Amino acid sequence: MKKISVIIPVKNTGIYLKDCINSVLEQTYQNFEIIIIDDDSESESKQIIKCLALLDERVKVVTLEKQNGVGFARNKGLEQAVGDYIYFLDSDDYIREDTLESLLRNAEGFSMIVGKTKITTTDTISLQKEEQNVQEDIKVVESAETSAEGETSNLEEDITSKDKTVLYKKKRAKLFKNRSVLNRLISRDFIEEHGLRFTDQVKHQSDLAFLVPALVNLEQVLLVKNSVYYKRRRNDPINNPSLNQSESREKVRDFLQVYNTLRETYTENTAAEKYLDQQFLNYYRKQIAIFIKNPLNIDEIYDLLESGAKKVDANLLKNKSIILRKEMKTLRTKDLPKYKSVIKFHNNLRQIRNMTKSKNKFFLGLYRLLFMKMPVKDNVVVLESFQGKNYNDSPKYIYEYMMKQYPEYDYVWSLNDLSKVIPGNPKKVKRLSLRYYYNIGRAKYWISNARMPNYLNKRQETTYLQTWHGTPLKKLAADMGEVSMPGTNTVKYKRNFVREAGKWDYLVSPNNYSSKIFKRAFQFQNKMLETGYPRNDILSAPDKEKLQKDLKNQLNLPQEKKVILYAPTWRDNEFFERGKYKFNLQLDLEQMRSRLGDDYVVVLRMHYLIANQLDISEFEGFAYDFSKYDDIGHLYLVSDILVTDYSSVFFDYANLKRPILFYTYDLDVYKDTLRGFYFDIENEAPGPLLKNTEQVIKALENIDSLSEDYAKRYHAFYTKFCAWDEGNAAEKVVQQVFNK
Ligand code: C2G
Repeated sequence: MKKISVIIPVKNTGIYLKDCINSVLEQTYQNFEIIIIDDDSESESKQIIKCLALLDERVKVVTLEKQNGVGFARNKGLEQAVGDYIYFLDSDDYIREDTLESLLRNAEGFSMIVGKTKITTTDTISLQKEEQNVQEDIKVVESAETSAEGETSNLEEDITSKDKTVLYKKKRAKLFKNRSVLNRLISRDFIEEHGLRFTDQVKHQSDLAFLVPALVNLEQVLLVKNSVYYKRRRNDPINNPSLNQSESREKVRDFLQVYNTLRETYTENTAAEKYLDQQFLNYYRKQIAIFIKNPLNIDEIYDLLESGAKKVDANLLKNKSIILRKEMKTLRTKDLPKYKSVIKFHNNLRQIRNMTKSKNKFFLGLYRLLFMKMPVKDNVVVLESFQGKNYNDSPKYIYEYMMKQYPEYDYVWSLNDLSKVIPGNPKKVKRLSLRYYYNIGRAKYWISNARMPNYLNKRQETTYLQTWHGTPLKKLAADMGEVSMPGTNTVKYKRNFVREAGKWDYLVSPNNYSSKIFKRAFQFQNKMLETGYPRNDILSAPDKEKLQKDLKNQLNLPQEKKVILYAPTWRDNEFFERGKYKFNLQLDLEQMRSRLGDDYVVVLRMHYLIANQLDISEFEGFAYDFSKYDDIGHLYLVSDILVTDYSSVFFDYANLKRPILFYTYDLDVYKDTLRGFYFDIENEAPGPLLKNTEQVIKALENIDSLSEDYAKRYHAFYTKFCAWDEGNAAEKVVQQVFNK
């Protein structure tokens, strides 16, 4: 019975390793050895490796004293292997239970058999659940990976056997397009006969050194379509990136280095040359072309790139696009300034071509090619709150302070609805309109409380003040586990976030706790303004009581009744579409009215991302919907008690030292599955956690004694989170950003 050596290099992937090893131990084919090469992992992963090694005597561990990279580790594995076949598996991936068996069943007469790779996205797996996720992904994945579809000559599909197999002879290079040794069963005799080894000179692309001589010495390769390898798309590109998630500059450099070395080694072999050149051109088109969009990057790789381009067989260029041909031709002439100008010209061409695709792309093109290049206007300040939805939050309070103190600036508000009334007569521009792009492109100052569009490059002269919009309770950006919002995925979301935060010159922090979280979760490295929140200045206003009365009148709330404000947050996984979330009111208003209606009214305030309208028409005079009202600060002021859940509103509301109740009917799901919290809500919340309307009503009926019970906790909470809000945060922020 043939033995398979499964070689698994490990570098700090402890959390995934159990899934990986178990998937091998549970194979239907059991004659294997597992060789783990620990590439100097941190202690947590080392511990997990140790435990797994105790599980089964077929698990062997080789520990490297210093990190040497995946190529070196796999070579070490090859040295130890005694099996008839070698199978490379990565420690964050796993295989289906019949993968080894189905490959081996077809191995007779082949030195290499290849399976299929499917991408999975889930962080921690239950294999069965994973299978469902994967199904949805198959289409995308199959087009991205080595696939036999569409090819007819030189291969036969054998659909009569138990396995779906395709034989590749002349076109076998197709099965090497992914430049990866994963999910290949390879005869060890073949490996040793041809001295196949990985290069240990680079971190990425070390597989190529192994694959090229393999390709050259193979006459045929069999694809077994039902031998499945699950490749995990890791979700922490910021703190624990996979190799593929490394910085482009490292990846590009390594690719060019490996290509150049191999291309110099295999000068007399047409199959190797052709394969390598095709890889070079593909890589250039898909990765390098993007990397060098920033002209500074060209200098960094120019020598390697030029040396590579010179090696490419000119015949291969014949049927390539005119753009690629021109760039290669210029590279081969060794004229750097000319190459740079060709790249610039091509980038502009692409941009112009892109501009024809939609109105927004047209405006964006003008922004990049024209407005950003016009002189910056030193006195223009563009402001935006919640992506143009509102006139509120810290941008409003900074603006109202500035327009009085510094009328010499030109203020531009970016809004979705231009009919919004804003004091002081600022310019109003519709968000994402031509006027918006023009003003954004020329303004010296941007002030926003949320992310701006990711595609909006910021010119160097512009100062971007990000106020953010709340003390974090729910995990943010790089600290999040899995992102379950529509229209994005975890990796994209985290990357875009960190990219956006890289544009912020200043970030307002409401308290010391937030400063620490913002630095890590946003990877923020510029100037933190530890001033407290401008939006909370109003909560320390000296004429607060009068303000409360006036606002109650303005909002048509009965003066004689106390006000309960219910302000919950949104749920990532309950949505209609991107940016439009659902909310299901779980408060029994009927009950509340009958038990509390003599003394109280309820103000309902949904989060700005909630798209559905509440129907509370039958509770007129008792329940009021202020979801569309801009300034929640006004609602804080008119209310006597706050009911909320996992929204950051309670950090602000505590400034008023009024009672807070937490209606956390879905705490377990929200905390553990959806987001994860920074804050120990069970032990630190300045009020009780309640599960149903009955508990909410009881708490309201006993609010005085409850407040006494929570007085100590409330005080500790206030000291920790509200200490910086002294009523003059707008002034402090403006002093620092505008040097006033
Ligand atoms: N908000 C509101 N009405 C609500 C909930 C929130 O007006 N019913 C406003 C408050 O100003 C709050 C802000 O929106 O502080 C952010 O709301 P959160 O519920 O905390 O949720 P989110 O928008 O996800 O921001 O660091 C903060 C986090 O990013 C949370």
